[in-house]
Amino acid sequence: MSDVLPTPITSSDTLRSDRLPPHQVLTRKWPVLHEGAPPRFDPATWEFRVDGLVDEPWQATWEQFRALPTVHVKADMHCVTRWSRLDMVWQGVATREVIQHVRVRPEAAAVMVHCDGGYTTNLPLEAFLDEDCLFAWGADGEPLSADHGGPLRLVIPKLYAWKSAKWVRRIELRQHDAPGFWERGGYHMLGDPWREQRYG
Ligand SMILES: Nc1nc2c(c(=O)[nH]1)N[C@H]1C(S)=C(S)[C@@H](COP(=O)(O)O)O[C@H]1N2
Ligand SMILES: [Mo]
Repeated sequence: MSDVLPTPITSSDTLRSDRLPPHQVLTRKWPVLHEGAPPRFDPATWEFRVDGLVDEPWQATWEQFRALPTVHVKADMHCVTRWSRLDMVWQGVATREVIQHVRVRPEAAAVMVHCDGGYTTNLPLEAFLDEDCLFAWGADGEPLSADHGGPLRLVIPKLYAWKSAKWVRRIELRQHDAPGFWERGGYHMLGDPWREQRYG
């Protein structure tokens, strides 16, 4: 594990004078929301993968992933079911750090996120690589519980939280943005809470 201090990052939405996107309601508790049950985590067999439109796929064991440089990200969280939780502090590895381990093909424009348990979600590559996006293993100073996506979840603060996939295992780079689990069910392909992009 790295002994340098994590880089602090502030998600720009936390600097808005009005922090609540349209028709959202503030919550102080942290709700647990997902389909199915949290998968079992075995650090000996867990593997993370970046593949698709890259010159060579990149794989990491849990130990290798945890040795990457870390960031702290202060960000708000907005669920499409209308709750918002402010001032969360996530800890983990920036998506920009992870992507440095592959050579991305120029035609790659979108990402499909694959999770343990079969959940998927999609987003444009540019949104995935925003400066406040990370793979988090900690939140608010605690290790991320399995309920909240531990051992590792994606966090995309500027989009509705269904894009912040829990138990993430694989990032697939693609030329075209194709719908993931909720997006196939009618949710928006991007999901910007400030433009209230709930449904497609
Ligand atoms: N793998 C997986 N990730 C998921 C989901 C899910 O069903 N499966 N639900 C999403 C939704 S809709 C929300 S609001 C957030 C909730 O995260 P939390 O339970 O930590 O609050 O997780 C997102 N990530
Ligand atoms: Mo959600």
